Amino acid sequence: MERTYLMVKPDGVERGLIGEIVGRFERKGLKLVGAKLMKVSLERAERHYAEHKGKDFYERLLQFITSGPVFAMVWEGDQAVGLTRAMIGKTNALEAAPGTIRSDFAIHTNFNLIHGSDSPENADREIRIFFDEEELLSYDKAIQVWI
Ligand code: RTP
Ligand code: MG
Repeated sequence: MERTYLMVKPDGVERGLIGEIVGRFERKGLKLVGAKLMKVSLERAERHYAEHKGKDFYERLLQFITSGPVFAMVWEGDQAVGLTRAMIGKTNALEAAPGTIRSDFAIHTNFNLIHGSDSPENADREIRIFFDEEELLSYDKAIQVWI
C-alpha cells in the first residue's frame, strides 16, 4: 500500500474547502490514516519546500504556507501518490483538467489550495516532516475488498 502526504493550504482552509477536498478522497476510496489542523513553522516549511530553494517564487511560497492554518493529511491506497496528483490537477489552474480540485476551485498558481506529494519517496519524506509515527493509524476497512 502506498501513502501520500496531502495538505489543504491556508487559502483552502480560509475558504472553507477542507470538507469538499477531504470528501473527494474519501469518495474515491482512499483511506485516511492521519490528519490535523496545524500552523506550519518556518523550519518545517523550509524542509518541505527544499527542492524550490533559490527559485523566484520560493520566499513567497514560504510566506504563504506559514501564513495561516493548513490541514495536513496522510492518505493510503494503491497508487495513492499518482491518483491524488491526478485528482488535484496541474499547478496552474488554467492547465488543470476539468473536474480536478485546482480546476474546480482555484484561479491563481500561488493560491492553488492543496499540496500533494509527487513521488512515493517524497511522500515518505514529507510525512516524516509533518507527522510523528504514533499519529498515523493502521486499521482495516470492511469495504476495502471493493477498492
Ligand atoms: P504542490 O507541491 O504544492 O503540490 O504543487 P506542485 O507540485 O503542483 O508544484 P511545485 O512545482 O511543487 O510548486 C510548489 C508550489 O509553488 C508554487 N509555484 N509558484 N512559477 C510560479 O510562480 C510557481 N511555481 C510553483 C505553487 O503554489 C506550487 O503549488
Ligand atoms: Mg510539488
